[in-house]
Amino acid sequence: AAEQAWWRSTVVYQVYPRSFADSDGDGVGDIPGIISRLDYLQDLGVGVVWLSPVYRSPQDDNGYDISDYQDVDPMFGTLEDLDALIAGLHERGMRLVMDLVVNHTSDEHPWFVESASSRDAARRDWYIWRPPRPGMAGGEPGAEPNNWGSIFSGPAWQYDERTGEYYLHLFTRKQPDLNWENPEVRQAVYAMMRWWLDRGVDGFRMDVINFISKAEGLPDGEVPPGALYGNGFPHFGSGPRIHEFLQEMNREVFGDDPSRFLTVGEMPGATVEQARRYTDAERREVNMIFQFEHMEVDEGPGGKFDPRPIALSELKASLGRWQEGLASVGWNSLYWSNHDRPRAVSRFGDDGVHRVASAKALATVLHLMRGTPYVYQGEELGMTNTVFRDLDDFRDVESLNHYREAVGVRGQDPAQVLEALRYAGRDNSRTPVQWTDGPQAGFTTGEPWIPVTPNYREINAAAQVGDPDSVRSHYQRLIRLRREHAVVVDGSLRMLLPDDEQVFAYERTLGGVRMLVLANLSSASATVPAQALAGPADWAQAAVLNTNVANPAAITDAGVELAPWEATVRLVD
Ligand code: TEU
Repeated sequence: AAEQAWWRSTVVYQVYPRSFADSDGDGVGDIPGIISRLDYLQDLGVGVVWLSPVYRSPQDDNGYDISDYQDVDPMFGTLEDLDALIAGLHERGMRLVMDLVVNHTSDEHPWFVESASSRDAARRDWYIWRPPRPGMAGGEPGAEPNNWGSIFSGPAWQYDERTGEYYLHLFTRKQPDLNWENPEVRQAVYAMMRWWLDRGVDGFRMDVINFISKAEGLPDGEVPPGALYGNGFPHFGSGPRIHEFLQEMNREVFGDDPSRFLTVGEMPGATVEQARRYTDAERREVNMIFQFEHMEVDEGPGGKFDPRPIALSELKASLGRWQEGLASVGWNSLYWSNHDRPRAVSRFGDDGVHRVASAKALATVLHLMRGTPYVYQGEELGMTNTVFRDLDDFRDVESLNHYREAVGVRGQDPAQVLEALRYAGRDNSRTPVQWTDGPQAGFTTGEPWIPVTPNYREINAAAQVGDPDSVRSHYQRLIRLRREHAVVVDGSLRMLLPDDEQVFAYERTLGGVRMLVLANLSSASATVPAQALAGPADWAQAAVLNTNVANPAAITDAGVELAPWEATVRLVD
């Protein structure tokens, strides 16, 4: 059952295939490239690979626009390559989780091609088609069926001349939303999922799965001050039938024991109260969700491209709330980064002189909380954000669309918009994994689809494997700690020093075993007073992990002095 499920005690590694390893010199990573690095992943200690989409796709959104769910895009390899990847992982005692993108398909998927062919098409109702606003001509500005904005700029509706109606696309216009109200759509998705399970995959990461149920009538959203479009989120985020759909999917796909598989629902905007319902094992919906609250601590009123400084107390309060909310019901996922976010060390750490220490400190506080940790490729090397000289250096459709709208339509200052893209743009985490200090960081023998980050000579895997002081070795130790100490998996968690703006600290407890995690998440030294750590435990000896191996912090009756970005972990039993 869920209490003993394997996915509670493992660590997941996310592979973004186009940037992981290129085996054939075309500049795009591929499945044989991943296979060539399986020993590297096994040695790191991770138990699962989550593979971002490798399905057939026009690549408008780097594979999150799928035109065939049951084939591999030739750019990444073949189905046989994927079978070999599954076998290679299983031989090493590891598992594979596929990305499941079923809120939308590509507009080049045969389902959509047929749906768009005429108003009477057999699959017309598989997508969300609506006539123009009454009294208005299709295509005229403002004639969209409602006022929702697309998450990737512009309106959420695209007019189709041929049939005189609009279709809904919450993301790009090449990503039309499927109509989950139609039971045939749902059955087609479930059949596809069963096909993948039969092929041997061990679970799914479900892309924006809390967006699939839209409110009846698709009502207009409120227009925030200064915004161009209405906010549709209240009408599609955790919509009226979401729990019903997820439970149906469970019955139809996962059968008697859904805890055999890893299921993680990506759920932007989900609250901790909603997460309790989604992840309560009794309800059989998903095992865990990716929540976004801690990803929004640096967003201003204008969203991710309107950044503001991060307050550590706010970050801790958010993570603490989720730890508490899912303590007895449900389960957390733990992550600092993924392919949609800047590099963790550049965003939450200090990617200058304290890069190594801050990457280790961040990893420490994340991995020892309660939940399943996710490592995004290159994070284990302390890879940083990249350098963008000008707009030409960006590849991502979200960034390019945002620039066009912010500068072209809203008249914002181009230099300022570029600065925001440099800070928050998704391409920061999509540059090639830095394997060596050789040409193209050992990623490809050709020209990479996006330039390698210039610091690869210093930051690369070859330099870190086997070096006990490297960021990678620290990740290895953290992953091992989880395997060795049940308190990491099952212990309860109590946050300490909630208001401290430098120190992230908590205590884990399981029976008589207590673990103290103390980290200075700042570039100045920090003092922790003794009374903050008071309790029955004697933390002075008992160190199980230190980031300052040569000169670890001493816990005395006077308290602790932590060097910039120093972390220490103590265990008492
Ligand atoms: O992202 C979901 C999502 O809501 C994104 O808008 C996310 O908030 C954004 O990228 C942050 O800037 C998922 C995928 O992870 C992403 O790569 C896809 O582009 C998106 O869905 C559409 O499939």
